[in-house]
Amino acid sequence: MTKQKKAGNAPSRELLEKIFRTAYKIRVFETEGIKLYRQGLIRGYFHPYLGQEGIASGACAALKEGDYIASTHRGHGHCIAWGADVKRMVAELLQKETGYCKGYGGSMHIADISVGNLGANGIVGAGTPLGVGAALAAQVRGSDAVTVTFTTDGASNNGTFLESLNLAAIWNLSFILIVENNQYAVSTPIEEATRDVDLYKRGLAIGVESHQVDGNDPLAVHNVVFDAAETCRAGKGPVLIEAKTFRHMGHHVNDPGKYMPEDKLAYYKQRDPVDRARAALKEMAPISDDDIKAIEDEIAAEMAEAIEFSTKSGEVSPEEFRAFAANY
Ligand SMILES: Cc1ncc(C[n+]2csc(CCOP(=O)(O)OP(=O)(O)O)c2C)c(N)n1
Ligand SMILES: [Mg+2]
Repeated sequence: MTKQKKAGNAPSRELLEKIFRTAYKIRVFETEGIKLYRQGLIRGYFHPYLGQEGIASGACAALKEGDYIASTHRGHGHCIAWGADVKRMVAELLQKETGYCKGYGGSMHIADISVGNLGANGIVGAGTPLGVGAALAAQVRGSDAVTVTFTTDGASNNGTFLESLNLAAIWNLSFILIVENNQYAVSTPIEEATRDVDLYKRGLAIGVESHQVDGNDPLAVHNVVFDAAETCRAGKGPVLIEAKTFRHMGHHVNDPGKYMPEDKLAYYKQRDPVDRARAALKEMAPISDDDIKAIEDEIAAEMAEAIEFSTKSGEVSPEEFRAFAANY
């Protein structure tokens, strides 16, 4: 994966393009996915990552092959940023046999252990102990792999948050915990869930290197995660990163999100992470508007192909599911 040292040198064109492509692909995936949901083609919940694309795209571009990620219930963006095949992702959403989990998992359980994607998770906070386990295993194996768990403001008040981070600290694990603080847990604003809304301080309290970053600035996220990974590979982990952000809509597709203050939503939409990734690419790299348009068209075509592929794929039958489940 693309690595780019923060100190001293400007980000490369390769890195800027990679981050923009990823952020844009997530935007298109979620936008088209919502349309499929509204057509009644997706069963269960669908939690859009719209507005938070800067975090997954910036963070994953700072990691390398052999590292691990663990995700949340809002996990499509992390999978895409980790290089997932959108055909198999759409197929999973549509519960088709060609999906990542043969259609048995759906939106909240897309995983690909073969490339170190430990998966999305329907249990708030569950990715944190999973990530610490992967980081401990890497340490036991003598590997320099770093594990990143993406978690949430809601999960920061879950017991596993402190327990996991503290274990990672006393064992010096190569573990990065990224709290995507979108300032809501379903409809509960963070101000009603904690007295101190700056969640990175939770790590300082237990002696963990901790940072706060603008989650809508993909390059800033990249830089802080890149440095955190270096810290971990030097045996000085873990690191806690709080990325402040805001979702563009309600908690899930059918939540109108009326409780989200309009002025706050407008403030964050003006700082749209996809627009910022595009602007950074245009400002810092020699690229024409036509070339940007070509990238966007390519991604739109990839998504259209994924939808066609998935729609034509076979459904999982109940008999097959029973046979599959019998092995577990
Ligand atoms: C252990 C657990 N408790 C409760 C729930 C129900 N639930 C689903 S999402 C959610 C909160 C989501 O807020 P946050 O954790 O901040 O993540 P976000 O949706 O903002 O990304 C809750 C309480 C759950 N899935 N798991
Ligand atoms: Mg939240």
